[in-house]
Amino acid sequence: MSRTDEHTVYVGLGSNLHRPAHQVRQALTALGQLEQTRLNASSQLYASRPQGPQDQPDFVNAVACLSTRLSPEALLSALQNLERQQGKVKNRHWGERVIDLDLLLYSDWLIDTRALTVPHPQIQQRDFVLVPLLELAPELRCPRTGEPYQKMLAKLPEHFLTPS
Ligand code: ROI
Repeated sequence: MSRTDEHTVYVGLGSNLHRPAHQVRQALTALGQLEQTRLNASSQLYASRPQGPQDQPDFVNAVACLSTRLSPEALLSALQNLERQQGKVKNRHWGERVIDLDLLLYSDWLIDTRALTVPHPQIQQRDFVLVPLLELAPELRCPRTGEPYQKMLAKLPEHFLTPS
């Protein structure tokens, strides 16, 4: 498949600062306005307990499904621009953030470069990614291993998230 074809892409969104639900909705709107890109669907917003340091506010998480003709690298750079525009600043490792936009899946592509690993390597440890992802695509499988994401979610110990 050439890079000018349209690809189905999943993006994870997360925020726990400055009115997180507002930040996530603003980012969803911005994703739909990217060039050569359509927002096909977005999950509900979920409230989730922080993974990482517990002395930070709960997160709001969601997943968006896009169709795009942008290459993975161009999309990554567009996501990083949106993060900057919404005021993301680097802080402590696994700490609080205004907005995080993670490229989770790019069609069934496997990408391993310095800048980008797709599928996102932490999908399977994160209920706050798996639950909204499966809401949009219950049958989805990991393109690397073929394992259904539903199975990966079932292996996680406990789910610390609720629709918000
Ligand atoms: N924890 C939750 N619940 N949601 C996130 O989006 C999130 N993002 C992160 C860290 C700090 C690892 N923890 C998170 O980057």
